[in-house]
Amino acid sequence: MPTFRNLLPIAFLCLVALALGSPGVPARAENPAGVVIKELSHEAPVEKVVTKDFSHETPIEKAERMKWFNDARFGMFIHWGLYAEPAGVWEGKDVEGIGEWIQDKAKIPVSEYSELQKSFNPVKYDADAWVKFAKQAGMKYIVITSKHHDGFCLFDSKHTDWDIGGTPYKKDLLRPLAEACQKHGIKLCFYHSIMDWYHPQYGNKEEWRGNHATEQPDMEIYRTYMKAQLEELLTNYGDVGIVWFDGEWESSWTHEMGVDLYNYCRTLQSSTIVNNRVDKGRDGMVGMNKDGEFSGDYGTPEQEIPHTGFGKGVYWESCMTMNETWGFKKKDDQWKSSETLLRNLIDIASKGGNFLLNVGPTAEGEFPTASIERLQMMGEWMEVHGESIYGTSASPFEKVSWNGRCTQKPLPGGGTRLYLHLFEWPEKGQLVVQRLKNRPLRATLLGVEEPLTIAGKEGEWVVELPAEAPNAIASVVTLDIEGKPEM
Ligand code: JFZ
Repeated sequence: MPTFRNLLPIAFLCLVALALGSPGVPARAENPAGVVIKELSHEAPVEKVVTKDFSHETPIEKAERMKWFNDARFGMFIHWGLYAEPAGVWEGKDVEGIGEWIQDKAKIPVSEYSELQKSFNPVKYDADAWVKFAKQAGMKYIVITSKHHDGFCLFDSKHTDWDIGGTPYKKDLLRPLAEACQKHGIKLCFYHSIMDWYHPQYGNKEEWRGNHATEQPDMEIYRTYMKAQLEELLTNYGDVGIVWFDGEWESSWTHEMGVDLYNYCRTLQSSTIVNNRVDKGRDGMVGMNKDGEFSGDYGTPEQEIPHTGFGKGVYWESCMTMNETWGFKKKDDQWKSSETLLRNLIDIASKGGNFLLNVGPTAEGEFPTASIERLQMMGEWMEVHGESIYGTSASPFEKVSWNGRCTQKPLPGGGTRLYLHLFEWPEKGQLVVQRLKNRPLRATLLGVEEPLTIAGKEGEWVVELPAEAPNAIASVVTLDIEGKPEM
């Protein structure tokens, strides 16, 4: 017969266990909308990761870690999620603004938005085909939304049911993408939103969302949840090239949290690159950091290209849409021309940055035809002219004396190859290169083998061109010079 006396130690142990919480077992919370969410307590398993300090990296160490990124110059952004289902239309009405913000723009409560999960079934999704589109376009990396602001996860997370596992499709969408990237030599990267419109403990509250279980959200619980998911992303999909944070601007996210999250990601994968939206340094759409000490490895201009580069050791990437939305919108037909997109890439490379160009797949899992056409056209150009983009650095000219741009690359043996991008074919077939002191040794047109005749004098070299431009959007003259360019 158990007596009160011999049950006492057991009762005591139970009390201790209760007080400590039960590590590893997610609690369940029901928010007022009736949406069931697993919540991680402060004592979640993620706490076992002892975050190291990565703030003492030297510029040389950083340059080594950034090398693949800096050489790549061109990547694909993919915004994909439940918002591809309404695709810009809610209850028969067109909703203004970018497609992935529909929940916010149309003030859709979480209880209604979450219905989309029941019908999300991208049966046409072919990860291998997606990666091939990127590769054939000449892109070297893919940044896909593991989670956007709506909180929905494209991977099958242990820590929430608000993910692909809870859709009719069920299967993790990131795993086949990781495999295809591995197979085709493309770096896989994750966009992960800090702002979360779904999690009941995310710090900034909007009453109309109806997702908060309590009056006072607990950002510490939310951070534990986010870190547990990042542990999944940085453990289960091989090497992750970049963790691309976003939604850092709200008041509940602080500089200290940003520093901690940066260090946390690099603790899990020390060579990974983390963008500057992890911290509070970003200066609006310009995307570069304000003065001060902030975490993050590179700047993220959005929908714009800086007027000039930023010099050695400052890394950046302009992200841009092909039409006007990131997430698929069926009625957005404001497509930029292939010419504009290619010249953007060249412009960005001439300033020493990267171009992250977006595709918003449909809810069925397909790239829009207009996107595919643009990717193919860019790929055709890159096939012939890629060496003028990959591994190059910014133009040595403050201003070029032709309508176009310039990039450069060191030649083995000490010289430099200048790549002169011509947006317009010079009159009389003569390209005049002003301000350059170094005597050119050799000039060619990419894709055309014969050397071109060089005349002129120091500060005003003249390259004799054939009558017709080999490429209507941008022809590239290579100009090999001795030593480093001097102006
Ligand atoms: C953000 C996201 O909100 C958007 O959905 C998309 O993912 C894009 C790449 O990044 O867009 C922003 C971010 C910040 C501002 C505006 C749009 N801002 O600071 O004004």
